[in-house]
Amino acid sequence: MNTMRTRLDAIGNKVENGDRLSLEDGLFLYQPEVPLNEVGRLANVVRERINGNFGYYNINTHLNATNVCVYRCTFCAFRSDLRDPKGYVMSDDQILARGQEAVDNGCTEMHIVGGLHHQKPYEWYVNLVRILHEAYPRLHLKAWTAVEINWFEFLTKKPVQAILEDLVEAGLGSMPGGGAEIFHPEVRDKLCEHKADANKWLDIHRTAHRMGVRTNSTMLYGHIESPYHRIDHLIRLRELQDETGGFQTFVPLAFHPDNTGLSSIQKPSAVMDLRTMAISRLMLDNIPHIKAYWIMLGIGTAQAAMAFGADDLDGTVRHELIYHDAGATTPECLGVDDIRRLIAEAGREPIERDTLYRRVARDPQMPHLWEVGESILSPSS
Ligand code: V47
Repeated sequence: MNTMRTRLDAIGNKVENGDRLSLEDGLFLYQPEVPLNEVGRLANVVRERINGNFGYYNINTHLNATNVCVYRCTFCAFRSDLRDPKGYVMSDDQILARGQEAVDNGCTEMHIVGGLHHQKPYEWYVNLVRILHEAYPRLHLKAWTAVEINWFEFLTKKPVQAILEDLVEAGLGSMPGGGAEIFHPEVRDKLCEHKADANKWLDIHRTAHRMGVRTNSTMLYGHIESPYHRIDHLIRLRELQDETGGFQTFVPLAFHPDNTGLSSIQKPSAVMDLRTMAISRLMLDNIPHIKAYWIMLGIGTAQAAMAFGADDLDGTVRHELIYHDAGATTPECLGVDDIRRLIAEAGREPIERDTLYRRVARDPQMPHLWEVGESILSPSS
């Protein structure tokens, strides 16, 4: 007990002094004997140092234009085979209708990811961004993960930078953080053997950051990985962030087992969710924001996460499929009043942000009209 107290106090001193935590510190904090409230208290110190008392959210929607995918990731319930009746591909008109719906609902962001369709050419993916951007130029398109960019490399044989240049020219605003899963090959090879490996994923984000394209980062936890694999993952992200400063946020993604190839695994408990949130905040001392993605955590745990290192609930979210196909029981969408209430009840000041973490101001009489205000204070902005 005393040894544990001494170790925890030493980590507490590091946190108070702004010193970096080591791999061993991270592993120590994952031990169930280390009280969750102590880990949360330390994470809160970092959270408040970086983001004060603000609790961010945005008004956004999701677009998954196809679920047909060449890959067979064991954790995925969303994907479909080419000839499976479950498979779909949206038409340009359906995609544009989603853009119109987003704008009518005051969305500032569309989060666009999907399957890697066996028969769709590179131009289909670029064109999707282009038609949406031309029709709705103020809607920020956070589109295509590093895994999709890697697929475009395969399709075109072009370098990553040239692909990102095409996409930015078409209207891409930033990249989501999906596809990171767990970087360590002991786990990655079992989850998604043929997909972009850790170095590829990181290198694509490195290229994006060098071009001034901001990106997000994620970690899929609660399946076959150990605490070591999680801390290793966080350290790899931290190292890239030291180099580029281009990550805006980190999103720990709790595994949902239903309808997946790993359906015998129990989904992570709320305690594991909160511990992972807090340890992520502590390890990733250089990434400005930590997102409690309410869709996958559940509303209650996401709200509690605001005291365990998280500063952002993500968005109102419409049309989310990836988690709901895997058994998420959260609603399909939250109203702005609901999300603001959740943040306020957690004792934080609700702030609407855009994708690039700038404050959004709205006309209360006409809430679909909005302006971007000043940048929200963060270490790398
Ligand atoms: O890469 C897939 C994960 C990710 C399951 O950038 C699953 O702001 C749990 O990346 N159980 C896509 N997770 C979602 C994503 C994301 C979400 C919200 C915000 C942002 C952002 C990014 O979802 C995939 C994979 O890691 N995933 N299936 C599942 N059954």
